[in-house]
Amino acid sequence: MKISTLAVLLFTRAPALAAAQVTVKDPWVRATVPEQRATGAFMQLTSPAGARLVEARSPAAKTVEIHEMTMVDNVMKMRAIPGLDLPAGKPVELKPGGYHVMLIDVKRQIKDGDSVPITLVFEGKDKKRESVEVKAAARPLKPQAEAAKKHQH
Ligand SMILES: [Cu+2]
Repeated sequence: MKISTLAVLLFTRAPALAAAQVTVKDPWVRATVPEQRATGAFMQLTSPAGARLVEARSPAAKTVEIHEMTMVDNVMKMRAIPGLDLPAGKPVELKPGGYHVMLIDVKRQIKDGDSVPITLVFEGKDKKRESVEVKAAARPLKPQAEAAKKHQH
């Protein structure tokens, strides 16, 4: 009887400990060209229990916001959102043309191959916050830009 009670306690405790634990897959940031002030970071987020991305920070940028892209009068526009809901067990993609973490007033050029630290703050269903630090790998702006650059040499 004692053993089964303990087993139940352990079993019920485990999900509470893992409440806001979010898996961050393949974080990357779009490399910038000189003088470019802002860029986007992308990744896949999965929360087993459900959580909300409420804040992002990075030493590489003065301001970091959570953005979404929406169609306004047939034009894609982006705007800051207060948070991004992660439904339980369902991967949420942050990708070009969709949700992204916006790095505003980047302190220096982010070059292809750079590693940019980003701290993501998640809020669990229990309102407890958890910070996850990821290193986003910088990738080139777009293949065309790379091709154009090579053409100059
Ligand atoms: Cu944006």
